[in-house]
Amino acid sequence: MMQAGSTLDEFLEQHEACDREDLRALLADIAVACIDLSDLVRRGELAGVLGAAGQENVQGEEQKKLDIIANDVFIELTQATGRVAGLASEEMDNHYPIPAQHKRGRYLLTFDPLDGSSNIDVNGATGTIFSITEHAAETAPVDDDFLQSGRKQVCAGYCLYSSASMLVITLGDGVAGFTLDNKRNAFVLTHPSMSVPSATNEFAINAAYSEHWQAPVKRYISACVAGKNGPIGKAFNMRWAGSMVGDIHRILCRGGIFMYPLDERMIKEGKQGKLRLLYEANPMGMLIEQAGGMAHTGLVSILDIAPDNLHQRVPVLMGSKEEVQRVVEYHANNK
Ligand code: P6P
Repeated sequence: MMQAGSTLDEFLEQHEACDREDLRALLADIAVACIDLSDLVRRGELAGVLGAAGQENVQGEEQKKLDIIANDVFIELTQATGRVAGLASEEMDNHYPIPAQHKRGRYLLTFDPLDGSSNIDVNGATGTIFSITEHAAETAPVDDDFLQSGRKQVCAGYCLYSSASMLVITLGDGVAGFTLDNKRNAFVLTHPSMSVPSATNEFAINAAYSEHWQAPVKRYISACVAGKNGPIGKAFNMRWAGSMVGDIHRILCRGGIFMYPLDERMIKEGKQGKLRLLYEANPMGMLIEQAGGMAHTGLVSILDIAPDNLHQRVPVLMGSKEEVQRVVEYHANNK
């Protein structure tokens, strides 16, 4: 295992799962994009990047200026490198084809350029989430080529923009965390092997929607708040960052269960959840599983889902195995 203190480049050079120069180079490109975004987030109003963009994305969500800027940064830093065959993101209806003047590479990069952007104007945690899969064909990809199950990811990661900016990645053999050294303008390995404790007493859910929850979720949260005298027999704490990156990072550091379940409100709207499979649930699910946790919808493992569209939504339960397993059992008993 690499010692803390190595830079991301040194880590990738020596990481056997990263035996492809083009994958190492793509991760270096992603790191540069995250450093640029970290600087913009950190400067906030001074950089003139706060506030609404005055338009909606394909999800019908109000876009922040920084959502669009972040998406453009990723496109600009990756489209001409010859490492990617195509890009897809939360902010684009369809995939972004690599312009004809640039050589295509073998990787498909799917990303949420600025997760938790509703936090940006109040200086809360935000992040970038990314997922890398392969495009086997020589021909240019189409949208359907991005529809690969989470098990096909060759790399997944996020960059958290918070007190420190941290890049956390997995290449399929563990999870490594890098802290941005602003003096060196480089990510430095600080968390060589992140793991999720199997037990926890901390849950993350937006409790404002409790009236809409289905029976298994209502049963679980009631059991948590019942504390020592409840069916789980221990007192619980609650956290909700409003940014999946912020919540999942906390869980990778100290355990917990993150929940964005399907609820009756979504069912009425014909939705399968809030969070998106390809650029939120899959990359975070790979990180959580690689760190020894569990990533589930309540009915199936997230990484086993065969995607049916770029912006497919899924229910999300992920984190400490014991608690996720408990919620899965409540779903199996459907009560
Ligand atoms: P709510 C951010 O918009 C996001 O996609 C996730 O990062 C976050 O966990 C969730 O939605 C927050 O949703 O309904 O609490 O605002």
